[in-house]
Amino acid sequence: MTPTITAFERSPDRGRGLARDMRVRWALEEVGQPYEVRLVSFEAMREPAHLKLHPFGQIPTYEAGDLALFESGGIVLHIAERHAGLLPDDVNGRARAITWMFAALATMEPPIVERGMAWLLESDKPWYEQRQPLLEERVRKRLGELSARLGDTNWLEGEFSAGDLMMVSVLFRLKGSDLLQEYPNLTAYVARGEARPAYKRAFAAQLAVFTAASTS
Ligand code: GTB
Repeated sequence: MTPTITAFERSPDRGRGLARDMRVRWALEEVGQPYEVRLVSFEAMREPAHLKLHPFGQIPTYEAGDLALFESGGIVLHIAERHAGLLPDDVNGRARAITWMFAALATMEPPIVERGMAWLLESDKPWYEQRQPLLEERVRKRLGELSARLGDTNWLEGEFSAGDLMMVSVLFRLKGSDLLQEYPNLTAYVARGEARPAYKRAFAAQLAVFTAASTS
């Protein structure tokens, strides 16, 4: 059964990999599962039909048969559990990979998003200049800790896993920033993720939505 995911009809980043359908597309590409995409407008995300799928009125969602999911982490975990390629076969290895997914979403992503949102929504406010170093320090702390753990290995737990997929997806938000560049092993880690053929296919598919919309 071909699953259907939702994505922005018009993504504010112009399809450059930041919207969270990217991580779901990447997971589907890694496991070789074809998928369909339903594009939704910001208005449609607030309508009852979409709210039935996603209680918070966001993307991405995932539908396959009578299963409907929201939350990129839950969706990627579901894909990883049902297909080979994103989780190790042994129980402990699986648990460790899943733990890294949680670490990406619960420990790394919040300070990264907080810093980004402050820039987006508060950079004209009088307190922004004072608050910015604090937000950067929180991100730097986590990057330093992750960098120390990754060391000079390619992936977090031996082979590439859903944990790396999620961690690279989260760090991607800092791509090109001075903060990420302070950690050459993390910069290289993100680049390794982006170099994967499945990532490239997912990125191209997301970008194609924007390209199609701007030529129509
Ligand atoms: N925790 C949820 C998950 O992981 O699935 C968060 C989902 C989420 O934040 N969805 C966003 C959304 O639907 C899109 S990804 N927002 C619309 C709304 O809330 O009304 C976040 C995002 C969107 C766009 C950019 N960008 O263009 O730079 C970056 C990140």
